[in-house]
Formats: sequence, structure tokens, C-alpha cells
Amino acid sequence: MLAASTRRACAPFRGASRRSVSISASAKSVLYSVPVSNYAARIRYIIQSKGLQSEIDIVSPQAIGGLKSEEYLKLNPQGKMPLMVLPDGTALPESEVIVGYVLDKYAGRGPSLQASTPEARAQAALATRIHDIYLGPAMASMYKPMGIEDRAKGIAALAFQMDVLEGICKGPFMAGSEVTSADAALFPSFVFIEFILPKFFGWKDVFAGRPKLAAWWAAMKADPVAAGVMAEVRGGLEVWEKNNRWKDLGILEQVASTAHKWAY
Ligand SMILES: N[C@@H](CCC(=O)N[C@@H](CS)C(=O)NCC(=O)O)C(=O)O
Repeated sequence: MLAASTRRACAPFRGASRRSVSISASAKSVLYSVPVSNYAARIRYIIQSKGLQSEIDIVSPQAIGGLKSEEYLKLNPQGKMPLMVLPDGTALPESEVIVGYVLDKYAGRGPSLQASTPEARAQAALATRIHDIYLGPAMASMYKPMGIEDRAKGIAALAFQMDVLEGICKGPFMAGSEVTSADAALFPSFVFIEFILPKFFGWKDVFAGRPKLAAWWAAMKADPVAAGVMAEVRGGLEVWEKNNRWKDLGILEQVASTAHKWAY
């Protein structure tokens, strides 16, 4: 399903292969996603966990010209992925909205991925919200072009939000004993964190001093569906590394400056 995808999530698309897809009259829903996209990975985890691979096609945004193409922007004016287009042509952007739709639409299929008590559901909602509003935006400091001050602030914000999540995590999963959509939201972003911060920012161990997150990470890695999605995301990051992304964007040079703190 993912073969046609490019690995340039979270960066502008350039020159990737195209695959034609009918967006208006598809009998199936279509998810626009590429392997490295952490926000799209959370939907891919849910699709695979619930066994929905034959109901939902997964294609690259390149299939309709890329994230900033006229056709894509008509569907999602934000020019971001993931985006799901339903069989009637309705466009659903925003990962958490897509998650809500898929869990509702396919409630009878596979695990519910929703906690069984109001308290645990609130806990899952809180972890998801911390991810989407605070941790997610700070992620850009790990791999996007920006000035040194903004990057240092972003890395500090990431460390702070990881501590906030450490305080929220019930264990072994975010909301307790059940895997929920909160875990799906968080683990792809932690693939970025675990891959990038030690390699390029000098962190020793991103889970040091965060024992609940360490146990959560171990539990997620033991989930075969999560492990498969982690490998997809990591594969994309390895391509970025091979293409010298951190050197070419001047990130290595910025991190060499001792005027700022980079490792927490
Ligand atoms: N709030 C959005 C964030 C989605 C997002 O930032 N996606 C990234 C890929 S991981 C993207 O499309 N970036 C391209 C861009 O911002 O131009 C969601 O939850 O879906």
C-alpha cells in the first residue's frame, strides 16, 4: 500500500513519482500519507490495528501533485497531511479528526482503541492534546530550517513537553492498561525524538529520568503493529540522514555552538 509513497513528509515534495488516483468517485476512502509523516503514521497504526487495509487506500499526496498543489489545497487548504477523502468526496483533514471518524465508523472492527472508563478516556484525550498543541509544533526544531534562537527554544520546549507527558502517562500505556488512540498519536513522534536527539543534538538517552515514558516506549515497541509503523517512520528518517539533511540545513553547525543548551 505504501509503495507509491515518497519519504519527504514534513518537508516540501520535490520530484517524487506520481500515481493517479480518483478522488471523487472512489469506492474506498483514501488516506494521503507518506511513511515518515508522524501525524499520518498515527492513522496508519489505527488502520492496521483494526484490520482496515482493504477499506482504506493509502497514497502519497504526490498522486495529486503534492501537498501544495491546487488539487490538494482544494481538499485541505492547510496543505498538510494526513488527509482522508471519503467515498462521497468529503475531505477530512487533521489527524485527530480522522482518528475520531475511523474509530466511530469502524467501531465494530478490531480493538476499540478507546479506554473503557470516562477517567481513562479523559487521560487519553489529555495526552493527545499535549501532543497536538505543544509537543507536535516543537518537533520542527529537530529537523526544519530555522534560526539558532528558535531552534534552541524549540528543543527546550520538547524537553519540557516530554516531562509533562511523563507526568501524565499512567503506564504501561498512556491512559493505563489499554492501548488507545493516544498511544497511536504519540509513538510516531517519539520515533523522531529517539532517532534525532541523540544523533544530532547530543542527548544521551531521551528516556533517562523519564521512567514512565521508558516503560511506555518498551510496551509500544513490543506491539507488532506499532513496531511496523515505527520502522516505516524510521526508514524515512534514515533517508533524510543519508541525504545529509542535518548538515545541509546548517543544524549541525548551530548545535556546535556552546552558547545554547541542546541536550536535556
Ligand atoms: N495538525 C495537523 C498537523 C499535520 C502536519 O503538520 N503534517 C506535516 C507532515 S508530518 C505536514 O503536512 N507538513 C507539511 C507542511 O507543513 O508544509 C494534523 O494533526 O494533521
